[in-house]
Amino acid sequence: SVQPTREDKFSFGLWTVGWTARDPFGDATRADLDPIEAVHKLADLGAYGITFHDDDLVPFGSDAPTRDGIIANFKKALEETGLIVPMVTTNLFTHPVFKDGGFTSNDRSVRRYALRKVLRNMDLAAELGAKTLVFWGGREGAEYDVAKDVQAALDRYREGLNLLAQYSEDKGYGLRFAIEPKPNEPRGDILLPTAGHAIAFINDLERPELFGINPEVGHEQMSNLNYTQGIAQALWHGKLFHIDLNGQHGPKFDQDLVFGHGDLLSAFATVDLLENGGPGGGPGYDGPRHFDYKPSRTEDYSGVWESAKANMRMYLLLKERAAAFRADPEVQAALEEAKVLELSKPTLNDGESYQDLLNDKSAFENYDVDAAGAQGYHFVKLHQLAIDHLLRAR
Ligand code: GLT
Ligand code: MN
Ligand code: MN
Ligand code: MN
Repeated sequence: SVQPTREDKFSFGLWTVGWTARDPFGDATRADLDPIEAVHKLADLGAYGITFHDDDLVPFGSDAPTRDGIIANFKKALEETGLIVPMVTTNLFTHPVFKDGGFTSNDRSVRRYALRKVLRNMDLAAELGAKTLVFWGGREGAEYDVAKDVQAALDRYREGLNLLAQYSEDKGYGLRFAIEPKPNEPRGDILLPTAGHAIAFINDLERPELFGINPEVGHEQMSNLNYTQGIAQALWHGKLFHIDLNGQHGPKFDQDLVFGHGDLLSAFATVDLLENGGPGGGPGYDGPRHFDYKPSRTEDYSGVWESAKANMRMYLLLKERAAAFRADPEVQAALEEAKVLELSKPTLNDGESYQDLLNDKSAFENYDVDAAGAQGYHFVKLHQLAIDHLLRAR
Protein backbone atom coordinates (compact mmCIF):
# COMPACT_ATOMS: atom_id res chain seq x y z
CA SER A 1 0.00 0.00 0.00
CA VAL A 2 1.15 3.53 -0.64
CA GLN A 3 -0.50 4.78 2.54
CA PRO A 4 2.38 5.68 4.90
CA THR A 5 2.38 4.06 8.33
CA ARG A 6 4.70 4.37 11.32
CA GLU A 7 6.37 1.09 10.32
CA ASP A 8 7.70 2.79 7.20
CA LYS A 9 9.88 4.95 9.47
CA PHE A 10 9.42 8.17 7.55
CA SER A 11 10.88 11.25 9.19
CA PHE A 12 11.18 14.91 8.21
CA GLY A 13 13.40 17.75 9.29
CA LEU A 14 11.55 20.59 10.96
CA TRP A 15 13.59 22.84 8.64
CA THR A 16 12.08 21.14 5.56
CA VAL A 17 8.33 21.69 5.89
CA GLY A 18 9.22 24.73 7.98
CA TRP A 19 11.33 26.37 5.28
CA THR A 20 9.81 29.77 4.61
CA ALA A 21 11.46 29.85 1.18
CA ARG A 22 13.87 32.72 1.62
CA ASP A 23 16.61 32.29 -0.97
CA PRO A 24 19.65 34.38 -1.94
CA PHE A 25 17.51 36.33 -4.41
CA GLY A 26 14.18 36.67 -2.72
CA ASP A 27 12.27 37.05 0.50
CA ALA A 28 10.28 34.41 2.29
CA THR A 29 7.09 33.41 0.51
CA ARG A 30 5.55 31.65 3.49
CA ALA A 31 4.94 32.53 7.12
CA ASP A 32 6.78 30.74 9.92
CA LEU A 33 5.52 27.28 10.77
CA ASP A 34 4.85 26.52 14.42
CA PRO A 35 6.87 23.40 15.37
CA ILE A 36 3.86 22.10 17.30
CA GLU A 37 1.75 22.27 14.16
CA ALA A 38 4.51 20.51 12.24
CA VAL A 39 4.47 17.65 14.75
CA HIS A 40 0.70 17.20 14.48
CA LYS A 41 0.61 17.55 10.74
CA LEU A 42 3.46 15.09 10.11
CA ALA A 43 1.92 12.58 12.51
CA ASP A 44 -1.41 12.87 10.67
CA LEU A 45 0.29 12.26 7.34
CA GLY A 46 1.83 9.01 8.61
CA ALA A 47 5.39 10.01 9.47
CA TYR A 48 6.95 8.40 12.55
CA GLY A 49 9.64 10.96 13.28
CA ILE A 50 10.65 14.59 13.26
CA THR A 51 14.18 15.91 13.41
CA PHE A 52 15.50 19.41 13.99
CA HIS A 53 18.43 21.72 14.49
CA ASP A 54 18.61 23.32 17.92
CA ASP A 55 17.74 26.67 16.33
CA ASP A 56 14.77 25.34 14.33
CA LEU A 57 13.05 24.55 17.59
CA VAL A 58 14.45 27.20 19.91
CA PRO A 59 15.29 30.48 18.18
CA PHE A 60 18.98 31.38 18.46
CA GLY A 61 19.66 33.47 21.51
CA SER A 62 16.48 32.57 23.46
CA ASP A 63 16.89 32.87 27.22
CA ALA A 64 16.73 29.80 29.44
CA PRO A 65 13.07 30.06 30.54
CA THR A 66 11.95 30.60 26.93
CA ARG A 67 13.98 27.62 25.83
CA ASP A 68 12.59 25.40 28.58
CA GLY A 69 9.04 26.42 27.72
CA ILE A 70 9.46 25.67 24.02
CA ILE A 71 11.00 22.28 24.73
CA ALA A 72 8.24 21.38 27.20
CA ASN A 73 5.53 22.20 24.65
CA PHE A 74 7.35 20.26 21.97
CA LYS A 75 7.60 17.22 24.22
CA LYS A 76 3.92 17.45 24.95
CA ALA A 77 3.14 17.43 21.22
CA LEU A 78 5.38 14.39 20.78
CA GLU A 79 3.55 12.58 23.56
CA GLU A 80 0.15 13.49 22.12
CA THR A 81 1.01 12.23 18.67
CA GLY A 82 3.49 9.42 19.39
CA LEU A 83 5.93 11.02 16.97
CA ILE A 84 9.56 10.34 17.89
CA VAL A 85 12.82 12.25 17.41
CA PRO A 86 15.20 9.76 15.81
CA MET A 87 17.86 12.36 15.02
CA VAL A 88 18.93 15.81 16.12
CA THR A 89 21.44 18.15 14.51
CA THR A 90 23.12 21.42 15.43
CA ASN A 91 23.03 24.62 13.44
CA LEU A 92 26.62 25.79 13.01
CA PHE A 93 25.95 27.75 9.85
CA THR A 94 23.27 30.44 10.11
CA HIS A 95 24.61 32.97 12.60
CA PRO A 96 27.40 35.23 11.26
CA VAL A 97 29.68 33.94 14.00
CA PHE A 98 29.97 30.75 11.91
CA LYS A 99 30.78 32.47 8.64
CA ASP A 100 34.20 30.80 8.57
CA GLY A 101 32.93 27.54 10.05
CA GLY A 102 32.26 26.06 13.48
CA PHE A 103 34.72 23.26 14.28
CA THR A 104 37.19 24.56 11.71
CA SER A 105 36.90 28.33 11.92
CA ASN A 106 40.28 30.03 11.79
CA ASP A 107 39.19 31.82 14.97
CA ARG A 108 39.80 29.57 17.97
CA SER A 109 37.14 31.24 20.13
CA VAL A 110 34.52 30.47 17.48
CA ARG A 111 35.58 26.83 17.58
CA ARG A 112 35.18 26.73 21.36
CA TYR A 113 31.76 28.36 21.07
CA ALA A 114 30.70 25.84 18.41
CA LEU A 115 31.66 22.93 20.63
CA ARG A 116 29.67 24.37 23.51
CA LYS A 117 26.64 24.80 21.27
CA VAL A 118 26.80 21.16 20.21
CA LEU A 119 27.37 19.92 23.77
CA ARG A 120 24.22 21.71 24.92
CA ASN A 121 22.30 20.27 22.01
CA MET A 122 23.52 16.75 22.80
CA ASP A 123 21.90 17.00 26.22
CA LEU A 124 18.64 17.84 24.47
CA ALA A 125 19.09 15.07 21.89
CA ALA A 126 19.54 12.55 24.70
CA GLU A 127 16.61 13.94 26.64
CA LEU A 128 14.36 13.44 23.61
CA GLY A 129 15.62 9.93 23.02
CA ALA A 130 17.42 10.65 19.75
CA LYS A 131 19.79 7.92 18.62
CA THR A 132 21.72 9.84 16.00
CA LEU A 133 23.40 13.22 15.88
CA VAL A 134 24.06 14.58 12.40
CA PHE A 135 26.93 16.88 11.53
CA TRP A 136 26.43 18.82 8.34
CA GLY A 137 29.45 21.07 8.10
CA GLY A 138 28.11 23.46 5.50
CA ARG A 139 30.32 26.31 6.68
CA GLU A 140 33.39 24.16 7.27
CA GLY A 141 35.27 25.13 4.15
CA ALA A 142 36.71 27.99 2.17
CA GLU A 143 36.45 30.14 -0.90
CA TYR A 144 40.20 30.74 -1.17
CA ASP A 145 42.84 28.01 -1.00
CA VAL A 146 45.39 30.30 0.63
CA ALA A 147 42.97 31.25 3.41
CA LYS A 148 42.48 27.76 4.87
CA ASP A 149 45.10 25.30 6.09
CA VAL A 150 43.11 22.18 5.21
CA GLN A 151 45.36 19.83 7.18
CA ALA A 152 45.01 21.97 10.29
CA ALA A 153 41.27 22.21 9.65
CA LEU A 154 41.04 18.42 9.58
CA ASP A 155 43.02 18.28 12.83
CA ARG A 156 40.49 20.64 14.42
CA TYR A 157 37.54 18.76 12.93
CA ARG A 158 38.89 15.57 14.44
CA GLU A 159 39.64 17.23 17.76
CA GLY A 160 36.06 18.49 17.95
CA LEU A 161 34.38 15.25 16.97
CA ASN A 162 36.56 13.23 19.35
CA LEU A 163 35.57 15.51 22.20
CA LEU A 164 31.86 15.27 21.40
CA ALA A 165 31.98 11.47 21.18
CA GLN A 166 33.82 11.35 24.49
CA TYR A 167 31.10 13.47 26.10
CA SER A 168 28.33 11.22 24.79
CA GLU A 169 30.08 8.13 26.08
CA ASP A 170 30.89 9.64 29.48
CA LYS A 171 27.30 10.78 29.89
CA GLY A 172 25.99 7.39 28.80
CA TYR A 173 24.00 8.95 25.96
CA GLY A 174 25.01 6.23 23.53
CA LEU A 175 24.55 8.54 20.56
CA ARG A 176 25.83 7.61 17.14
CA PHE A 177 27.20 10.35 14.91
CA ALA A 178 26.58 10.80 11.21
CA ILE A 179 28.64 13.14 9.06
CA GLU A 180 26.74 14.61 6.12
CA PRO A 181 28.94 15.36 3.11
CA LYS A 182 28.33 18.15 0.64
CA PRO A 183 30.76 19.44 -1.99
CA ASN A 184 29.92 23.18 -1.93
CA GLU A 185 27.17 25.66 -1.07
CA PRO A 186 27.13 27.69 1.07
CA ARG A 187 30.97 27.63 1.10
CA GLY A 188 32.84 27.68 -2.19
CA ASP A 189 34.33 24.33 -1.21
CA ILE A 190 33.30 22.32 1.82
CA LEU A 191 35.53 19.94 3.78
CA LEU A 192 34.53 16.25 3.61
CA PRO A 193 32.81 16.91 0.27
CA THR A 194 31.61 13.38 -0.55
CA ALA A 195 30.63 10.13 1.14
CA GLY A 196 34.07 8.72 0.33
CA HIS A 197 35.94 11.62 1.90
CA ALA A 198 33.84 11.33 5.05
CA ILE A 199 34.31 7.58 5.41
CA ALA A 200 38.06 7.96 5.04
CA PHE A 201 38.12 10.73 7.66
CA ILE A 202 36.17 8.60 10.14
CA ASN A 203 38.98 6.04 10.16
CA ASP A 204 41.21 8.62 11.80
CA LEU A 205 38.88 9.40 14.68
CA GLU A 206 39.40 8.06 18.19
CA ARG A 207 36.17 6.02 18.16
CA PRO A 208 35.46 5.32 14.50
CA GLU A 209 32.77 2.81 15.45
CA LEU A 210 30.57 5.64 16.75
CA PHE A 211 30.74 7.52 13.45
CA GLY A 212 29.04 6.92 10.15
CA ILE A 213 27.59 9.07 7.41
CA ASN A 214 24.32 10.72 6.48
CA PRO A 215 24.55 10.96 2.71
CA GLU A 216 22.03 13.18 0.92
CA VAL A 217 20.87 12.33 -2.60
CA GLY A 218 21.35 15.82 -3.99
CA HIS A 219 24.69 16.43 -2.33
CA GLU A 220 26.35 13.43 -3.97
CA GLN A 221 24.67 14.19 -7.28
CA MET A 222 25.98 17.77 -7.14
CA SER A 223 29.41 16.11 -7.49
CA ASN A 224 28.06 14.08 -10.41
CA LEU A 225 28.45 10.91 -8.34
CA ASN A 226 26.19 7.86 -8.36
CA TYR A 227 24.23 8.12 -5.10
CA THR A 228 23.14 4.49 -5.00
CA GLN A 229 26.70 3.29 -5.43
CA GLY A 230 27.81 5.65 -2.69
CA ILE A 231 25.30 4.34 -0.17
CA ALA A 232 26.07 0.76 -1.23
CA GLN A 233 29.68 1.38 -0.28
CA ALA A 234 28.59 3.01 2.98
CA LEU A 235 26.48 -0.07 3.77
CA TRP A 236 29.43 -2.29 2.93
CA HIS A 237 31.55 -0.39 5.46
CA GLY A 238 28.72 -0.54 8.02
CA LYS A 239 28.62 3.26 7.86
CA LEU A 240 25.15 4.14 6.63
CA PHE A 241 23.97 5.54 9.97
CA HIS A 242 21.26 7.84 8.56
CA ILE A 243 20.04 9.01 5.18
CA ASP A 244 18.76 12.25 3.61
CA LEU A 245 16.40 11.52 0.74
CA ASN A 246 15.50 14.18 -1.80
CA GLY A 247 15.66 14.98 -5.51
CA GLN A 248 18.22 16.70 -7.72
CA HIS A 249 18.79 17.21 -11.44
CA GLY A 250 22.51 16.66 -11.79
CA PRO A 251 25.35 19.01 -10.96
CA LYS A 252 23.92 22.44 -10.20
CA PHE A 253 22.85 24.25 -7.03
CA ASP A 254 21.36 22.13 -4.22
CA GLN A 255 17.76 21.73 -5.35
CA ASP A 256 16.32 19.74 -2.43
CA LEU A 257 13.38 18.54 -4.53
CA VAL A 258 10.93 15.91 -3.36
CA PHE A 259 12.48 12.43 -3.32
CA GLY A 260 12.25 10.91 -6.80
CA HIS A 261 11.40 14.24 -8.43
CA GLY A 262 14.95 14.49 -9.75
CA ASP A 263 16.67 11.39 -11.09
CA LEU A 264 13.84 8.86 -10.91
CA LEU A 265 15.83 5.86 -12.13
CA SER A 266 18.44 6.51 -9.48
CA ALA A 267 15.71 6.84 -6.85
CA PHE A 268 14.35 3.45 -7.91
CA ALA A 269 17.78 1.88 -7.47
CA THR A 270 18.18 3.61 -4.10
CA VAL A 271 14.89 2.28 -2.73
CA ASP A 272 15.63 -1.18 -4.11
CA LEU A 273 18.97 -1.15 -2.31
CA LEU A 274 17.62 0.21 0.97
CA GLU A 275 14.70 -2.22 1.02
CA ASN A 276 16.19 -5.34 -0.52
CA GLY A 277 19.91 -4.99 0.04
CA GLY A 278 22.25 -5.97 -2.77
CA PRO A 279 21.02 -8.69 -5.15
CA GLY A 280 23.75 -10.92 -3.75
CA GLY A 281 22.42 -10.59 -0.21
CA GLY A 282 24.36 -7.47 0.81
CA PRO A 283 22.98 -5.55 3.77
CA GLY A 284 19.94 -3.28 3.45
CA TYR A 285 19.12 -0.34 5.68
CA ASP A 286 16.69 -0.25 8.57
CA GLY A 287 17.09 3.25 9.96
CA PRO A 288 14.78 6.21 9.44
CA ARG A 289 13.78 7.13 5.89
CA HIS A 290 14.49 10.79 6.41
CA PHE A 291 13.41 13.41 3.90
CA ASP A 292 15.57 16.50 3.64
CA TYR A 293 13.87 18.50 0.93
CA LYS A 294 12.60 22.02 0.48
CA PRO A 295 8.98 22.61 -0.50
CA SER A 296 9.35 24.82 -3.58
CA ARG A 297 9.19 28.55 -3.14
CA THR A 298 6.09 28.67 -5.34
CA GLU A 299 4.02 26.70 -2.81
CA ASP A 300 1.68 27.88 -0.09
CA TYR A 301 1.10 25.71 2.98
CA SER A 302 -1.30 23.40 1.22
CA GLY A 303 1.48 22.81 -1.30
CA VAL A 304 3.92 22.22 1.53
CA TRP A 305 1.85 19.37 2.92
CA GLU A 306 1.22 17.99 -0.56
CA SER A 307 4.97 17.89 -1.10
CA ALA A 308 5.54 16.19 2.25
CA LYS A 309 3.02 13.53 1.21
CA ALA A 310 4.70 13.27 -2.19
CA ASN A 311 8.01 12.22 -0.59
CA MET A 312 6.40 9.32 1.22
CA ARG A 313 4.27 8.39 -1.76
CA MET A 314 7.32 8.34 -4.04
CA TYR A 315 9.17 6.11 -1.62
CA LEU A 316 6.30 3.66 -1.27
CA LEU A 317 5.58 3.58 -5.00
CA LEU A 318 9.22 2.83 -5.69
CA LYS A 319 9.23 0.21 -2.97
CA GLU A 320 6.29 -1.54 -4.64
CA ARG A 321 7.97 -1.34 -8.03
CA ALA A 322 11.24 -2.69 -6.63
CA ALA A 323 9.44 -5.61 -5.00
CA ALA A 324 7.68 -6.42 -8.28
CA PHE A 325 11.01 -6.23 -10.11
CA ARG A 326 12.69 -8.61 -7.67
CA ALA A 327 9.76 -11.07 -7.72
CA ASP A 328 9.54 -11.34 -11.51
CA PRO A 329 10.85 -14.73 -12.74
CA GLU A 330 12.01 -13.12 -15.97
CA VAL A 331 14.09 -10.70 -13.94
CA GLN A 332 15.56 -13.61 -12.01
CA ALA A 333 16.49 -15.23 -15.31
CA ALA A 334 17.94 -11.99 -16.64
CA LEU A 335 20.03 -11.55 -13.48
CA GLU A 336 21.32 -15.06 -14.01
CA GLU A 337 22.07 -14.36 -17.66
CA ALA A 338 23.89 -11.15 -16.72
CA LYS A 339 25.90 -13.10 -14.11
CA VAL A 340 24.94 -10.57 -11.47
CA LEU A 341 24.78 -13.29 -8.83
CA GLU A 342 28.08 -14.83 -9.92
CA LEU A 343 29.78 -11.79 -8.46
CA SER A 344 28.89 -13.06 -4.99
CA LYS A 345 31.01 -16.13 -5.56
CA PRO A 346 34.60 -15.70 -4.27
CA THR A 347 37.18 -15.53 -7.02
CA LEU A 348 39.33 -18.22 -5.41
CA ASN A 349 38.12 -21.64 -4.28
CA ASP A 350 37.91 -22.37 -0.59
CA GLY A 351 41.48 -22.60 0.68
CA GLU A 352 42.99 -21.94 -2.73
CA SER A 353 46.31 -20.09 -2.58
CA TYR A 354 48.02 -17.91 -5.15
CA GLN A 355 50.26 -20.90 -5.85
CA ASP A 356 47.18 -22.99 -6.65
CA LEU A 357 46.00 -20.21 -8.92
CA LEU A 358 49.41 -20.10 -10.60
CA ASN A 359 49.16 -23.85 -11.13
CA ASP A 360 45.70 -23.61 -12.68
CA LYS A 361 46.37 -23.58 -16.42
CA SER A 362 42.68 -23.16 -17.18
CA ALA A 363 42.82 -19.76 -15.49
CA PHE A 364 45.52 -18.40 -17.77
CA GLU A 365 47.58 -20.55 -20.13
CA ASN A 366 44.56 -22.35 -21.54
CA TYR A 367 42.05 -19.61 -20.91
CA ASP A 368 40.08 -18.61 -23.99
CA VAL A 369 40.35 -14.84 -23.67
CA ASP A 370 38.74 -14.30 -27.05
CA ALA A 371 35.66 -16.30 -26.14
CA ALA A 372 35.42 -14.47 -22.79
CA GLY A 373 35.92 -11.16 -24.56
CA ALA A 374 33.24 -11.97 -27.10
CA GLN A 375 30.48 -12.82 -24.66
CA GLY A 376 27.55 -10.45 -24.14
CA TYR A 377 26.47 -9.58 -20.63
CA HIS A 378 22.86 -8.62 -21.49
CA PHE A 379 22.83 -5.73 -19.04
CA VAL A 380 20.63 -3.56 -21.23
CA LYS A 381 17.88 -6.17 -21.28
CA LEU A 382 18.01 -6.37 -17.48
CA HIS A 383 17.90 -2.58 -17.19
CA GLN A 384 14.92 -2.38 -19.53
CA LEU A 385 13.10 -4.92 -17.35
CA ALA A 386 13.73 -2.60 -14.40
CA ILE A 387 12.31 0.33 -16.35
CA ASP A 388 9.32 -1.74 -17.46
CA HIS A 389 8.59 -2.41 -13.80
CA LEU A 390 9.18 1.21 -12.89
CA LEU A 391 6.67 2.30 -15.54
CA ARG A 392 4.26 -0.47 -14.57
CA ALA A 393 4.57 -1.86 -18.08
CA ARG A 394 4.90 -5.28 -16.49
C1 GLT B 1 20.84 22.18 6.04
C2 GLT B 1 21.43 21.33 4.97
C3 GLT B 1 20.94 19.93 5.04
C4 GLT B 1 21.40 19.24 6.27
C5 GLT B 1 20.84 19.84 7.49
C6 GLT B 1 21.41 19.16 8.70
S1 GLT B 1 21.13 21.51 7.56
O1 GLT B 1 19.48 22.34 5.86
O2 GLT B 1 21.09 21.91 3.72
O3 GLT B 1 21.35 19.20 3.92
O4 GLT B 1 20.96 17.90 6.23
O5 GLT B 1 22.21 19.96 9.44
MN1 MN C 1 20.46 19.45 -0.08
MN1 MN D 1 20.25 20.83 2.29
MN1 MN E 1 20.70 17.07 4.27
